[in-house]
Parts: sequence; C-alpha cells; structure tokens
Amino acid sequence: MDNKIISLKEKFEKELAKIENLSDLEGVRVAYLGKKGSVTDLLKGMKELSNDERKVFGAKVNELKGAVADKIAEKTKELKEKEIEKEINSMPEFDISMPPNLERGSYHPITLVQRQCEKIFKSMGFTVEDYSEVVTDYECFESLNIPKHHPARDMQDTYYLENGQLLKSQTSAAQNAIYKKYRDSLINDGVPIKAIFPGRCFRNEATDACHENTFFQMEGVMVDKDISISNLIYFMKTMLSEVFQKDIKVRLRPGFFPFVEPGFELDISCLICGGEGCPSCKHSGWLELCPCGMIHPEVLKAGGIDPEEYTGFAFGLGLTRLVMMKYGIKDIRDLNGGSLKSLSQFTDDE
Ligand code: FA5
Repeated sequence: MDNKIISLKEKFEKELAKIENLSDLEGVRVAYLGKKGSVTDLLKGMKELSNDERKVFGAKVNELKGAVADKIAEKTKELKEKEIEKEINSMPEFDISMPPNLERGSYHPITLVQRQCEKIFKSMGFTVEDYSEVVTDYECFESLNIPKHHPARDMQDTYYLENGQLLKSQTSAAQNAIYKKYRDSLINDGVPIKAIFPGRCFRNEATDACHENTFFQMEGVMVDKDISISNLIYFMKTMLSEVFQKDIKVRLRPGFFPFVEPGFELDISCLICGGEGCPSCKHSGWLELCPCGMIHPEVLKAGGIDPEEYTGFAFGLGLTRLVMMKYGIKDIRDLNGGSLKSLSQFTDDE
C-alpha cells in the first residue's frame, strides 16, 4: 500500500510540473482530490485493511492529500502572478509626451462661497463645525423652542424617516449640540462660544427661481457675557462686505423665529435686477438672505447655559441664495441641475 502512495505522489508531481495554465490545473485538482480522484480512491480502498493497518495507512493518505492541496495552491498563486504579468506586458506603453486632458473639473460655486465664508469667520475666531443631515425631532425643533404642533413647523415641512428621524430643514438643528459641546469651556474657562456650521437642508416645498427643496445654509452662533445686537450687526456687515468686496444695500426688519428674541430678517437688495424687481427676488427688489436674532433664553437653557448670565446671537445665512447673488445666477435650480456647461464657468479663486 505504501508503494501506491509513493508512486501516486511521483505521478502527481510530474503532471503538476507540466501544467501551464489555471484551467489545466483545475483538471489535475479534480483528478487527484475530486470525489472520484486518485487520492480519494486510496481512502476508499482502505476497507480491505485491518484496523491497525487502516490507522497507519489513513494517516499517510491524509498527509498526501494535504501535500497535494498545498502544491496546487502554490501553483495557483504562481500561475495567477504570471497571468497578471502577461496582462501588464501586453498593455500599450504610457506616452509621457501626450498632452494632458484639459477637461478638468472645478469646484461647485456653493463650495467656493462656503469656503470663502468659512475663511472670513475663521479669521474672526469662529470654529467651523460639521453636522449630520439626518437629525432628531428634538434637535431640529424641540430644543429650538418649537414644540410639537407649533405653527412654525408648517414653514419647514421636511422628509421623515421611518424611525422618526428627519432630514434637517435648517442648520439651526445643530445649535443644541454645539452649546453642549462648548458650554463647559464657556462656563469654567470663560471661552466664548463662536461657531459656524454650514450644511445641506431639505424642505418639502414647491420650487421656483429662489426656492429649492435641497439647499445650503450656514448657521452661526456666538454666546458670551454681554453679547448684544450690535455684535450681531457687526459680524453680518463684515461677512457681507468681505464676500462681495463692495458695499451692499441691506435692510433689517423684524422677523419671527421661536428660537430668537428679538428676531430679524436681513435682506439684501437684489443684485440680479439692481432692486427693480425680478423673478429671482419675487419682484420685491429684496432677497431674504440671513434671518438672525438674539438666542431665546429657552434655547440656551436646553443647551445647558444659564440665560441669566449669558446672552448670544444666532444667524441662518441662506448660502445658496448668497451664491446666486454673488455670481448673478438668476434661477436657484441651476445650482442643483448638474449641468457642467453652466457650473464649470466658476473657477477656484483660492
Ligand atoms: C431658518 O431656517 C432659520 N433657521 C434661520 C435662523 C437661524 C433664524 C438663526 C434666526 C436665528 P428661514 O426658513 O427663513 O430661517 O431660512 C433661512 C434662509 O435660508 C432664508 O433667508 C433663505 O436665504 C434660505 N432658504 C430658506 N428656504 C429656502 C429654500 N427653499 N431654497 C433656498 N433657500 C432657502
């Protein structure tokens, strides 16, 4: 019986040495290790042996089976490497004298303006925060003094997930988390909270030249002792004059948002029509750009900050509308349209 094992091993090694491709190798594997293969046959033949002989012979056949499997695996690796090498060698050579592909991509105008705003606010000591697009009802509404069934929710109908979470309708949804993140350094070390958080917002609403169902806002908050409306106006004016690099006509009028008191609407004179009135500004000559106000005491309390001791302002800049004004884009829908022909006109000015 031992001779049978030795001669089978020799036969296998001779056949294996001649194999040059993976499909022939598979044939050898089946011929030796398959259900009807030669090694399997040896095991079947053990029926005629005594118990003691069977033990010894079985161990030897298993050893042979292991060795055959190892050699096949080794050969598979070797042949695969050879095939890859052959494929690489058959590829056309890379010609470094070829001219580069000149059709390069460019940053989306929203990205350009977002980065510009981030730079401006960073230079004034604000941190830039990232926040999720899927939020809870508490984050988007309850923590902002908008309880269930409050009429302010009607203005911000959004898309709900089956688990009760929602796509955020406003970047204000991150306020509560920001207060909780920084309140300890405010209270214990006297470091003011100064943060901006840009992000994509979603609303279930009809679209027109200045309304999209998916758009970007950039929220900003500042909380410290003795923060007042003057601070708010200073930061808003600085941001707008830096973005536009010229004087822009703005107006501040009262506005209602449950999370600020007092609240304002900051509008800019429409730069598409020069204030004459057009579809981009709903024929009013003004565009609602950046609602803002002093943070409501209930909102500070929800963030673990004592409103008796600290005050703050918040604003919610309509980033997509700012982009329209900066680049003279008449219809907001062009920004989400994905047309490279229109979007590639804007280049990275960094
Ligand atoms: C808000 O979303 C408040 N969270 C803003 C805020 C923050 C107020 C902090 C006070 C303090 P409003 O729904 O007005 O407010 O949206 C803010 C800005 O986002 C608008 O002025 C506008 O520029 C932009 N915006 C709102 N809806 C759309 C829309 N459907 N398409 C494009 N831009 C929009």
